Amino acid sequence: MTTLIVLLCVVLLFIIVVQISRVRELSAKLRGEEELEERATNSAGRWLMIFMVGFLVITSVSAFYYKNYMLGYGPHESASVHGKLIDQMFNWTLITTYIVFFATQILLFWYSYKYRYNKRRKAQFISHNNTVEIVWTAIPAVVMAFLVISGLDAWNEIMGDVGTDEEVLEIEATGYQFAWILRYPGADGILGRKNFRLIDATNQLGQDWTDPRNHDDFIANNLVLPVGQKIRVRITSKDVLHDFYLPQFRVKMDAVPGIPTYFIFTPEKTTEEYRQELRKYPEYNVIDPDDDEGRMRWETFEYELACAELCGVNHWSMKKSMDVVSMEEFTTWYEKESAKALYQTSIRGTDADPLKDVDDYLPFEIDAIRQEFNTSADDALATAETDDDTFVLEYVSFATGKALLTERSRYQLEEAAKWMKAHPTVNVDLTGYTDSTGDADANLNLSEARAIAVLNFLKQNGISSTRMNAVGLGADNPRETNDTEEGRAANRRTEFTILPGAITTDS
Ligand SMILES: [Cu+2]
Repeated sequence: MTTLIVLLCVVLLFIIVVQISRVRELSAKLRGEEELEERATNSAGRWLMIFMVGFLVITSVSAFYYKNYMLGYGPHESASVHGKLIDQMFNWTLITTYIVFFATQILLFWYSYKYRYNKRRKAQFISHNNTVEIVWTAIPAVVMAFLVISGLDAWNEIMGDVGTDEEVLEIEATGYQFAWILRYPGADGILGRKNFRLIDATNQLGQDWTDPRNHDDFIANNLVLPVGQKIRVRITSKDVLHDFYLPQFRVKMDAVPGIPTYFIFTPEKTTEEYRQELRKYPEYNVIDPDDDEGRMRWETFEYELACAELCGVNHWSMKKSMDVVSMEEFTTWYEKESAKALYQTSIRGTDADPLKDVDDYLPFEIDAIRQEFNTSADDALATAETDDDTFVLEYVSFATGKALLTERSRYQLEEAAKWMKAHPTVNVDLTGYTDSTGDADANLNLSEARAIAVLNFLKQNGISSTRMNAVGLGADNPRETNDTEEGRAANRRTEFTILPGAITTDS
């Protein structure tokens, strides 16, 4: 029914248009065609001029009105050092194109008006004009040269790699469908080697665990960066094209499978500083509809890491929040995250660990052993008046049934010698224990021989034997039950005791 009515209306409209044009034809015959055409072009010319003014005013006013929604203006000023250079280039391009746009629109409409049909005017024939041609070739050439050269200059400055002597924090962003894996280099500051053949369920990046630089690398959930620090992001992809995009920092680089790219930038404003800047703008002083606590939009603002390459159905979910913090806050965060190093928490000692059977500690373990000794010894010294002055040398071990120190015992004992040199008035007891298996006398002898072996090691490392006393207590004072293998292993031990007598002279 409605379709019929619509159809009827269309037909009627068509008839009306045809009838009107017939009336006009008739009146044209009456008044003369030429006069009619001249009147029509006069009115069209005037309308074109009115349209031009309205159009230019509206485009200029709306560009100004919406400037706060454009990168580089108002709340969207750059938060990185090089970002200002990019914004500047955009501004130069914008100014140039705006001038050209304005001039061409005015000429277009003005000529349409000026040379509208007039029966008293005849077209003039001009074959060409050298001056005009030189001018309209030279001006764009100069302007384009300026834009291109300053663009190249900016490109070279932004895309140049870091010098070898520059202090830079290098991290790695790997895109996949659909997330980013952010790898930090850990305490050594160097990202470990990777090999795509090693990628599996426990090793999503294919880190080569035989490279010790991988042992402290950790993967972070969010992008956290220190303000004022030069950052080099290695950018790569595991499947399709992604794009590492930090809009507030003017950082944007494709993540290409198989071709590592990078971007270097220095964040200049912390998240908190950026929020304070946004606070000045009315559009950020409205309640954030997504916030349960009813905070303002400037308060809930977070920098973001996005994927800027349409990479599949869940492309949107690649968004991650990003935090720029002070160097102190960053160091605290970094130390906490370093404890989650993938190799140390999930790989070491498992079947996935190619170094499982190497009979020695790894550098990060040696560091931990040394650190642990110092903490234990310092604690024991501080509480030496009470009875907390004894601790077990957990990393000292012996050949089975013998008083022969294992190779790997040396790390903790070297540290013990170092500590004793630093505390020259401290005297110690070295007490050996065994488990309860076997003959008691033999155990007593073995435990004493082992304590002496430790004493001798320290002596060889420059500690006077007068400061040390080796005692063997056999299977006495068990720490654990002697009924299990683990318990027995815990009971075979050497204890380090700081003697209270010496403390009074130590200052
Ligand atoms: Cu993506």
